[in-house]
Amino acid sequence: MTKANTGVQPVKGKTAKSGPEDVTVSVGSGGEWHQTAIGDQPVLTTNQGLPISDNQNSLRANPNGPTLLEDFILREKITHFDHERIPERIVHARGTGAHGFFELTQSLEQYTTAKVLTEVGEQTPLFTRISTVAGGSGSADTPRDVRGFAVKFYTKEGNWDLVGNNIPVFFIQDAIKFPDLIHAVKMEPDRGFPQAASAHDTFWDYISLTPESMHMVMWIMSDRTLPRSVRMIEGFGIHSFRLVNAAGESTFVKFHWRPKLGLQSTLWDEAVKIAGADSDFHRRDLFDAISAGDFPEWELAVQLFSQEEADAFTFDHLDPTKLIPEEWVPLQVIGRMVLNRWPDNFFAETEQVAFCPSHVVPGIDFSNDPLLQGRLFSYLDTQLSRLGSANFHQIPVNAPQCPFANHQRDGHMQMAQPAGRVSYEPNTLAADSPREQLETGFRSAAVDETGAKGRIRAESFADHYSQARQFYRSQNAFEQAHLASALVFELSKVEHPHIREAMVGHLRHVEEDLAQRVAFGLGMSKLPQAPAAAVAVQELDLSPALQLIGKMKDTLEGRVVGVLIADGSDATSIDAVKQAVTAAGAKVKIIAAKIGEAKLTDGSLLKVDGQLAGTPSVMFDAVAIILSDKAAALLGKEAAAIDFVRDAFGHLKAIGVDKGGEALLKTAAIEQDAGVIAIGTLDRFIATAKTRQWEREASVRTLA
Ligand code: HDD
Repeated sequence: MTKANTGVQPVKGKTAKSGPEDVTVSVGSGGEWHQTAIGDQPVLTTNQGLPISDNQNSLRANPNGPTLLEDFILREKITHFDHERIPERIVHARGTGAHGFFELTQSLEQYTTAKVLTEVGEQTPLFTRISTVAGGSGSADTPRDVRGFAVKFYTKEGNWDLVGNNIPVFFIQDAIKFPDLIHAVKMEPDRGFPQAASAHDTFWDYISLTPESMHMVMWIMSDRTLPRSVRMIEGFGIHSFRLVNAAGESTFVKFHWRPKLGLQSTLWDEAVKIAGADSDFHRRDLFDAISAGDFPEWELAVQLFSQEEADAFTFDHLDPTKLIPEEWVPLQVIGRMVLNRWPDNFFAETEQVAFCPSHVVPGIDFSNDPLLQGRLFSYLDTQLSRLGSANFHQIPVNAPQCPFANHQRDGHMQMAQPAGRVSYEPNTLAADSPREQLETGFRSAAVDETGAKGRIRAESFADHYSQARQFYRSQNAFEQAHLASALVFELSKVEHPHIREAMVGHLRHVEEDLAQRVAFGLGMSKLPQAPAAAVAVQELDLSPALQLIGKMKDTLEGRVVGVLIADGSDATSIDAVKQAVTAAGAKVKIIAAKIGEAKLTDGSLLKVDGQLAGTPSVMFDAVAIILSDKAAALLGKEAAAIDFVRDAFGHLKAIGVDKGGEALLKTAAIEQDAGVIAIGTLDRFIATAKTRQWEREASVRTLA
């Protein structure tokens, strides 16, 4: 039943009394249909509540005649259908979301009056939506892309929307550039492709002319943009915000979400193959986890700093292309978010949820970050066209869960029916009508502003390369190789040589070695000239916290292990693997050439979860192969089985094998290494399955 107070509710009680048996209803010469027993189900009606007797046949002049315009039931149904789609989000169109709560574990009372950040133990309900950026709403979940990380807290003092990404910096420094950036990355307008991809000329053309994006480019070319699961990504509020305390004093704050499961990414080749195998991979993964009661959880941490501390940074914290290294201002964990309820209806909730960075609560305020300032306008504006009405806040997923009242009235799709003659304030006529609240109401931090008005970029925003260099140099050797290879791949798709050269020129400021690797990968005979840098590149200390591999956890929690079996597989081994994997917190999926059941050595029948050709090893974090000699020989002739093991090996996964499994690896010409483990030594398999086999990479692919 809908929770909206719209009066739209299923009609209870009026049930067709058809009895338990199927009832065959004659429908003239058009055939017949079966009305099944409907027991206590509500009667199907039109939107006006009219009971419908036949939902299968339109009204016709005679059995073979034309359909009549008179058929208002047909017209209402088709008209509503014709209007089902609303404009998709201009960015972040593809996403998935869930309900949950935020629980505060450490009070920030010294810094803010916001109850959501001061009442320890309080659980604030919330809705979180995680998205890709560039693709349309029907695009795949796993392209190389930034992930949006938007959280709507339904606090006691109104809704607070923290609308961030899984990367702590952004491409541009000023909101006025956003439409150009997005036009450049989206499908090229004359040809309508590529979908959900940055590997094309217009994106890199724009980036090559926008040196401030170089830091973000390092992040997007890292494996951060290839997450294994949305449950395994970080989230960042990016901008500096202000916390304002009871005395009116403000402190700068940056927000960080850190996943309990640790970070985990896929490899590029793996992400590409997942897109083909299951384009809903992330959406399904979140759905499966929540449905199984494995509720994903994140810590909320803050970096707090004063104006004086900010003045001492060697960059401007109001520049969204910069981050504050965790080594400079440590993170303080203040609470946790748990996502524990899947929406009832994807459209009503995940699609219609409307986030606005301007939705803050008393005690939280904005900084002068020019990107944030522009965002404060854009989101409210976009909801008006996307959801079609200034009353979008009345949609249940958007409505505050605290009392709210004002004198705003009317508009499209108004659901409220305010009574009385007063719709203004101040007034003398309605003593119980809503009034301003000086003490507890929202007040902006009283910040001194001086200086000349103008279209100016602050000089303190001029350093575009130092943090890009710090990021690249802080990565370990595997991560650097992946990043360089990602740049080679992306730029290899760019048709115009001058764009490729301009990009490699920028990379020379980041790190000469990176520029050389990319130039070599792109077949350049010499390094292009680096463009002039506005200010000298600083040599910042390395920041290990910027690594992705460093933030991965050696764990199987929340992961999935695929076990390839066949008729004749050893029942004891399969059972032992299942138990050990489950005990380690992961799920087991049984894969076989045929769906249904497989007959094991002890004569028992084991349910098969996935058919081999449709369930490749890219769906799993580790695999085990348990086969009889006969089955191994048969599967050795199956391309899907060979791909299964080759991909598992190529994607650096642990592979547990019995004798048959070993034989299949041999047929696939895989030279075993330390990541291939005899299934008899189960503890070793489990320990190895908790990580990727990074050392293997050099033996399976050439990286830039
Ligand atoms: Fe944005 C959506 C995150 C800059 C304009 N943005 C949107 C969403 C996320 C972000 C997560 C999806 C929300 C949802 O799930 O519904 N955007 C960011 C971050 C930015 C950023 C982290 C930089 C730090 N965005 C940005 C700028 C502008 C916009 C500079 C415009 C000037 N963003 C929008 C938008 C969207 C949006 C067009 C599209 C759909 C929506 O708002 O609701 O208004």
